[in-house]
Amino acid sequence: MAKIIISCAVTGSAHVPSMSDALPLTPQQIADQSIAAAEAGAAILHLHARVPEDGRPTGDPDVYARFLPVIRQATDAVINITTGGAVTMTVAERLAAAARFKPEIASLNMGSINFAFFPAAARIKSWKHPWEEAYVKNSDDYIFRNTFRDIAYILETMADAGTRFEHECYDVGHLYTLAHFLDRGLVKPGFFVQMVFGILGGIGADLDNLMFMKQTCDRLFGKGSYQWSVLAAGRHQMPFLTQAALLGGHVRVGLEDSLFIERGVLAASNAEQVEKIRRILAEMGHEAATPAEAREILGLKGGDRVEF
Ligand code: KMH
Ligand code: ZN
Repeated sequence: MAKIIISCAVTGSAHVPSMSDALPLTPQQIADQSIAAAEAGAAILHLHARVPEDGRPTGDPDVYARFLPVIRQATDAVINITTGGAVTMTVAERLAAAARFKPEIASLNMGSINFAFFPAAARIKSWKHPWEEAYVKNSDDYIFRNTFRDIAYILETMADAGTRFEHECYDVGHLYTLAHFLDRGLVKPGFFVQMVFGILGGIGADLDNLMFMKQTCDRLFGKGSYQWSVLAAGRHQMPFLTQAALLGGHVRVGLEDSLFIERGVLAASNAEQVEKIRRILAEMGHEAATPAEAREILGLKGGDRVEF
């Protein structure tokens, strides 16, 4: 059976400290949870950074610099640095870390969406930090901006970095945008699609949509000519990833995407989610890909060719 790449998105920017004590915030917490996730079977670590003092999302490369080398020295996992950052950042702020550190993988968001998480505010009884409440409640007015010019800017800025992309697609139209950049020659064949389900503002986590996104990829790119993975927000995470694996896809877990380990139960860590999906895959006769196998499958440049 083909190996399945488990990615783990360790902290993200949509969840805030008051939502879960398990969410890693400081460089040490991000490093510790990343290393534990890799030891649990994650071959790729998708990383954001946060201001250590209060957990606010940041694109500051100097904060990434406090955990990237620590993770790299402790694991062979593939480091995937976000260019999504937070919806409240400029595209230049979002790109700064990936541009400086030239990781093996960086995320690349293939279209704009409303990216909302304000309903979560009603479930928070007390806010740990002053910035959180407005950040969450104002998301009813956030546009996660990824214009064609923004996407081209990121691709052109990273053109000589040897970095490949986790093309995050939140809706079917984003797949046509990916096809556009493939036709333009800015995206190379053999790319890695990350289908994102269940974000409020993006395509919903209905299995018909998973089938539709997969069929659209096959139609646009040719069956077997690309690698694909699935992430699903919140309660949809594990059922959706199970279905994706059955269809031959790779999977992404992590507290960036869901704070839960099962309905109504907060995950104690990223590693707990990695262990759970790994058990599910094993029951289906699948093995998790090692970092070396993930590099082979995705055509990556190697962990020694990064700049951190
Ligand atoms: N946190 C959202 C802005 C990415 O990493 O590239 C979506 C995001 C995408 O995190
Ligand atoms: Zn992310």
